[in-house]
Amino acid sequence: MLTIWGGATSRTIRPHWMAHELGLDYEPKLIGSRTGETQTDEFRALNPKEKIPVMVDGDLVLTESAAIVTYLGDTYGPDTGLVPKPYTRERALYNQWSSFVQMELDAHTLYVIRKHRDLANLYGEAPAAIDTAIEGFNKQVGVALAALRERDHLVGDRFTAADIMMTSVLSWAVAYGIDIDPRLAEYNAAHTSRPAFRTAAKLNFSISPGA
Ligand SMILES: N[C@@H](CCC(=O)N[C@@H](CS)C(=O)NCC(=O)O)C(=O)O
Repeated sequence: MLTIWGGATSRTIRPHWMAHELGLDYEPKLIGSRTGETQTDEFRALNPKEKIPVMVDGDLVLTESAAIVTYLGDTYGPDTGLVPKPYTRERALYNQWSSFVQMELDAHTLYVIRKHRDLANLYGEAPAAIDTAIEGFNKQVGVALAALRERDHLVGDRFTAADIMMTSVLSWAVAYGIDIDPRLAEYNAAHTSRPAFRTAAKLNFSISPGA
């Protein structure tokens, strides 16, 4: 049985959305971050990082949202095109966009805002870090904007999990009050209107975020 742990965040929506794109029968375990639910012995045994999302498929345990969506596509939808086939140019571009989202639009920017604004009680106030994170996000997202001016998807001419990754951070930025270019808003609206997103979002956001 496939299980996906975690809910309520922009990282956890990624595997739930992918599972719904693939029409997978799986068990969602909707635990939240910083609720104490990632610190149980059962959960720590799966992920000593104490972070969500986590996927369990038989005896395989995977952490890291991008790795999980890629595994799901490779394993359960190799002919769907949701994850381009290995050893192709499309896969190289898919990897590039996926890494770009994780590093430039998530870890180095939006997550810095989260740490020093929403979670300032844990990580400290750092207004200058927030300002440079917003600046950095706006600069880096411009690269995605340039790529999406003339097309609807990041890789080739079809929807892939790279678009799941990108949409998750654009929605996150909007939720943080960052203005995104109308073209990116249009791209985001197109992808968040997909039935798989709607069902996954309803599930993912059915629990409240942790503190
Ligand atoms: N790079 C990881 C980030 C995972 C992550 O930081 N998850 C957050 C929720 S969005 C979490 O579990 N935080 C709990 C904590 O830091 O204690 C991924 O993309 O899966």
